[in-house]
Amino acid sequence: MVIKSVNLETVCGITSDFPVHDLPEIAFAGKSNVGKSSLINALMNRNGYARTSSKPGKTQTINYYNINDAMYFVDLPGYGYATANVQVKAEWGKMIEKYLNTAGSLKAIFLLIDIRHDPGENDLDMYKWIRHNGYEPIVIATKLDKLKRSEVKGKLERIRTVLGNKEDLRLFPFSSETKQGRDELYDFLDELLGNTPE
Ligand SMILES: Nc1nc2c(ncn2[C@@H]2O[C@H](COP(=O)(O)OP(=O)(O)OP(=O)(O)O)[C@@H](O)[C@H]2O)c(=O)[nH]1
Ligand SMILES: [Mg+2]
Repeated sequence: MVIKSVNLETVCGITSDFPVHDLPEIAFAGKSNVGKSSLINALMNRNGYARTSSKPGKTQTINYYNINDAMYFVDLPGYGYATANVQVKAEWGKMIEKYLNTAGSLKAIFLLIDIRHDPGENDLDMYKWIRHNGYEPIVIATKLDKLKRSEVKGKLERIRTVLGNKEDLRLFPFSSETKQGRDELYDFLDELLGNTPE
């Protein structure tokens, strides 16, 4: 996959209708601060185009990035943002739920999990919720650069185990810092969209 153009085309808040179009969507879900916007930047090859922050709760809207006029990356607000108040949490939950229920051309959901930690209760809920909606989550284990190489295999196995040991689970280790794992994700996206590899 070669990135030729990127454009933040639509930003949806709680009351917005989602855009109607014919292109496939790839959604990025996961806990606040896990690295969704950073992964999108790494894939788009644009530093800082999707806003990132070391403070959780940066992305509070659903942001649609048009990629090559061929697909959308959809950056979802993160869950599990500890300091958000109850109402804000409920609204984000509703927004994500509405998105999963209504996104017409949703092709895949990337569920991001920090490679250093076991998936938490929120991650498991999200994992199950995605499956409940008829999708097989593609799990991205983020912040790969934070581990010693000798630790990687064991941590990936932990994530598999906690998610229920599904044999066909797609699990990709990734680092936005070093871009490790990016080529594998480009290949996966090509496979998903039925592109012939470039
Ligand atoms: N070392 C390292 N840091 C990362 C990586 N990915 C993200 N970060 C850092 O983690 C923090 C959060 O990243 P974001 O991409 O903003 O996370 P997010 O999931 O979009 O968070 P919300 O928008 O709050 O839901 C930032 O300080 C990033 O620089 C990574 O692969 N390696
Ligand atoms: Mg974000």
